[in-house]
Amino acid sequence: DITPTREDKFSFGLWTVGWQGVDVFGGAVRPVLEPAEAVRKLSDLGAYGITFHDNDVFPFESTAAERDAHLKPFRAALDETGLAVPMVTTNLFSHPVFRDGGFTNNDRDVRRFAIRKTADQLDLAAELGAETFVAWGGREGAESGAAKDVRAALDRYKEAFDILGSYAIEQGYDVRFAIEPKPNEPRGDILLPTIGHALAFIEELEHSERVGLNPEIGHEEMAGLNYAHGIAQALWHGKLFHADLNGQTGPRFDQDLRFGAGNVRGAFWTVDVLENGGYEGPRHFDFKPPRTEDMDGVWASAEGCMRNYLILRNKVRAFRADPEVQQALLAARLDQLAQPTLDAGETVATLRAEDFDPEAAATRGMAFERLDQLALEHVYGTR
Ligand code: GLT
Ligand code: MN
Ligand code: MN
Ligand code: MN
Repeated sequence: DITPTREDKFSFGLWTVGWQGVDVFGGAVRPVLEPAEAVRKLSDLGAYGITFHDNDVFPFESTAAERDAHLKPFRAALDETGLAVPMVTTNLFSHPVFRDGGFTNNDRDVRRFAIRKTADQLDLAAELGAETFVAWGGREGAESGAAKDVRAALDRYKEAFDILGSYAIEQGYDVRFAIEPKPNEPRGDILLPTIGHALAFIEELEHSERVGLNPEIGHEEMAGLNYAHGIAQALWHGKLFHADLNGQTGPRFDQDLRFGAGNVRGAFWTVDVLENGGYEGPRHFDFKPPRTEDMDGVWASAEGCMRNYLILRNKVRAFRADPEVQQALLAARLDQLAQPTLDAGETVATLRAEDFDPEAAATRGMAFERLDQLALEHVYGTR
């Protein structure tokens, strides 16, 4: 069945279905979507959660009273529908004050403001029971060389996460931070451009156990990288805290297509890793319904994300359960890859004493093509 239910744990950013289509070449093509309406509509479609930036719900620099007034109908819709808020984040990129970023802005005053703005949103995250706090540093970066001292900027980036981590601990919040890498756009070069850069950075943090990743399909593919491999490595490090699912067609501008559009084969392996690799977080869609669409098209696009996920989940299950695939996996020696290279007690000396014939081993093919063809036949729907 490909009708989404709450058990499927699908969530959407409010800024996705709420995107009015403003891009660098043109203005809004769609009306403002009230947050409460987004909650009701997503709930009707079968989603379990909604996520948002502070300023998706209340305006920049709102007073406490203004903030509460904007949150009121949103909270009411959450209560009415039972939709969860599994993740929230801070907008540190839209207002002109963030022209050079937030946590790594050269201007110290702006950095201090960015930390304070994020702490305010952490309070709201705790209030709403969000377990993940995403940090997408889209404006943290540069277009030119001397303008950014990368090592100093990374010191400041670390400082911000250390301060916010300590703040969360002091307040007794059990929220975890998830850094979202992106190689470029809006900045020419963004800091922490890929999963790998971010993983290495996290290890330098004071509260590194509280900090993981929110990798986005399109962002890794913009860098020509394999998303399924990237999230598999993040899982291996225990760092896949959240995941932004969408579609992208190779290295070009950030397309944010609905999940399952763009690189279909990549989407299949992504679902395989998410379903079979121990990931338990939300299946979060971060897409932009194309500017061609009216609101009906927006909801069709949102529904498409979930349906495509379920279609691919069925295909992944069928692939893994297929006896011919299981044979092919053995022929490709996946069972051997799962086995330690040395047995207990063996040493390099054991290997030296071994009678191995490289010429004979070199004649053995790996049988990967047959295995991959079976996968493609599942994807294409002929098995
Ligand atoms: C923005 C960005 C996304 C991030 C969001 C979280 S905002 O739309 O393009 O990839 O996930 O800040
Ligand atoms: Mn994107
Ligand atoms: Mn985006
Ligand atoms: Mn994203």
